[in-house]
Amino acid sequence: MKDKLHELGARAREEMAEAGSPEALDEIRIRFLGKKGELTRILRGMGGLSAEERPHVGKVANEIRAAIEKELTAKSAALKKLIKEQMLHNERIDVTLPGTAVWRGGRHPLNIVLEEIENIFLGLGYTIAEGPEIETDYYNFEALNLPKDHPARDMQDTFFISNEVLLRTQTSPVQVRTMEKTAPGLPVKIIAPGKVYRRDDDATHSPMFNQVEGLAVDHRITFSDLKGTLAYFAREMFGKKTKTRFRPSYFPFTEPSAEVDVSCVICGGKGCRVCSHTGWLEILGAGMVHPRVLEVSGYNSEDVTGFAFGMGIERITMLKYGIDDMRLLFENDLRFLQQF
Ligand code: 2NM
Repeated sequence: MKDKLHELGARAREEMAEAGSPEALDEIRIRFLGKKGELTRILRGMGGLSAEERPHVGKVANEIRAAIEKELTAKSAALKKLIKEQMLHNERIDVTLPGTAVWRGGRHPLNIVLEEIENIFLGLGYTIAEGPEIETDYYNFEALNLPKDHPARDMQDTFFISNEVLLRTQTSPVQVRTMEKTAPGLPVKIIAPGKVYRRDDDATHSPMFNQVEGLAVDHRITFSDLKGTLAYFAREMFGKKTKTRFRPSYFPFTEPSAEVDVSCVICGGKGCRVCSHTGWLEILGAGMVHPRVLEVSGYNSEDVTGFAFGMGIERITMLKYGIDDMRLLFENDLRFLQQF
């Protein structure tokens, strides 16, 4: 029986020496020392021993059990230490390596230009007004003195949602709403930036585009105020040497009305392909607010006047950056957008 016990101890030692993981050691512990393990099975035969032999065999059995347990504990600690060292080695990171670059977005050219325009007018004491893109026929047309038979009211040119509801074709309804809220208070000095919608789609027209309209209403506002304001705007926007030219025009909501040109930003006025060899580029529409528009908005046109103007952000952006196709501004092609 002692021989069996020593043999068991020797086998356990051999197996422990070869064990490569804490799990393997656990398995050895159960197989040799567990309740149904080999040691227990040998000790069950102790009943057949003499009273003299029994304590000796018991002592040997306890010594072997203790030796195996001691070795298991030592081996387990050594294994865990080794595994931890391997982990520390394998998962080591070099904190001096360059990191993975984070993709940073850029600003859209339309927003760059819009913000420039806003800053110029904020500097002149204007505030920024906003309003709904889905408008009523009243604010988009009726209040702006657009007669019932005006071509802009045609289904061909406007996105109608119903008879009375449509996508605004300009941001002027915002001007009317602001005047309504302010009247008879004065002054009104606002710019209204935002998206507008027209049934148009080619290299220079998009069914959705961005506009900024401006409005100044007060006692004794004159056409010279309009000229001075827009000439200043053009110099700030396109450079100190920029000249402005006003040509007579027609808008239902202004009288008199003008189209405003700036000296060509590309050739400086000498004439080039961009300005069709005229030296001038059209960038704005403007005029003195029609008395009927002032009246429906709540002002007495006998003692209040105003000027208004409107420009397309896409067109100004295209001129400023030399972009020849408006669709580039809406395609979200990173090769294009990363150039700004
Ligand atoms: C333009 C051209 C001329 C304009 C007029 C008004 C309002 F509401 F005061 F009547 N807002 N904007 C206006 C005038 C817009 O865009 C080319």
